[in-house]
Amino acid sequence: MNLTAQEPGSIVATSLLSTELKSIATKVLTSERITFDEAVYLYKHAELGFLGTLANFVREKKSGNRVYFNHNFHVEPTNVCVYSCAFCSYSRLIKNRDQGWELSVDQIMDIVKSYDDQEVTEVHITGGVVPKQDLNFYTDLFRKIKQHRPGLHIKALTPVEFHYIFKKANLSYEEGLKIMKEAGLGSLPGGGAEIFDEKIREQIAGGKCTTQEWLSIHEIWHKMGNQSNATMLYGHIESFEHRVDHMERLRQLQDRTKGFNAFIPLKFRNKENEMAHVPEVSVIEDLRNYAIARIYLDNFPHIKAYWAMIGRNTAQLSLNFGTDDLDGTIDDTTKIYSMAGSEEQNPKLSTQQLVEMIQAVGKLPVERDTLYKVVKEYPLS
Ligand code: V47
Ligand code: SF4
Repeated sequence: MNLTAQEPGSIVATSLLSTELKSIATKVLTSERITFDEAVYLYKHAELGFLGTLANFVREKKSGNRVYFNHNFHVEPTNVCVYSCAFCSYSRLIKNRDQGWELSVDQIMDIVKSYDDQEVTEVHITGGVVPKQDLNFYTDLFRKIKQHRPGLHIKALTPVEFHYIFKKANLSYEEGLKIMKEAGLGSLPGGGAEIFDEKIREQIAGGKCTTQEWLSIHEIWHKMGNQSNATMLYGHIESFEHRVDHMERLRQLQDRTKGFNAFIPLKFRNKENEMAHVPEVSVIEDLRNYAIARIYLDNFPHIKAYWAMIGRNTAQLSLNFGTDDLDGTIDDTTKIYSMAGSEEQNPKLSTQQLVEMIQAVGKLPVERDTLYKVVKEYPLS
């Protein structure tokens, strides 16, 4: 083989690589899907630089030099929850509800109205699960948001909330999702996925919607012609095989529906939760994980580095390890990660800051809407 160091193919030519790594590299460079075992092999044996080169190759094929972000804010209607996931630093049990907050529809509308003079395109709504915030609560809320600001995209609720709400309302997933859509729901965020392996899920998130229920709700939503995201909570008590199993289930669903936009790996943060004794993984591991996700999920258009969770520096670094999306401006409206120990205690970035973060690594900043329609392109630097 006659390749120069600048060509991505040169990674295959180096004699220092094992036969397995050479074979995986050849597959990736020729757009052939890698297998479950090959992904586990990458987690166990591949060096960071090797993973970065391959992930970048895939990322550039899909998104070129572009890095996406949006103008968004979050609403967390409550942090009280009927569940008690071991990794959650945010929720307060119903019996301790005096330590938490529960917003009314009017209070949430006040938050939405406070953005009237700002160019936000998305409100991301998710939080704990409480009986009072039921089907009527959310349909009333979605209608009021749409009446007030029809152009604002509502990305809201996860299968954890839907499963609970629809069961209480005696509705099938199809019926419930149809009602939510008619009220104004635009897309589903990726939360509540945690880790799909049933045994690990039971240990860290027992009692809430099962893996099958999570996947079914997204599948039904996609088959209704809609889009959503998917997350994976990693870096706790799961193995590499569990991570690949999680991505494999998503890859299969995406083959059937093509409804996922972004995959968002969420690093387990260990402050003040029941799993505080579990150490957090290193930044190197975060980058390796982003890269393997980019390589494995060949049918996902985007890999998102959620900067509020991982911190802006690692998020920026990840742009060279397969990610092509940084989420948004956020405007200090989410508490999930600051309460779990993220370095971003008041997550808020201006457009200028996001643009500069992206330009600083030689990439092209693109403001998008929730469904990745381009809102504005910025220069390289
Ligand atoms: O489902 C909770 C995670 C998720 C911790 O779709 C934790 O665009 C780490 O899904 N350490 C909610 N993770 C957030 C979420 C999300 C965020 C940004 C963008 C999108 C999107 C989705 O947060 C939960 C859970 O997996 N989480 N606690 C913790 N201690
Ligand atoms: Fe409740 Fe979600 Fe926290 Fe689990 S992760 S306790 S479902 S708020």
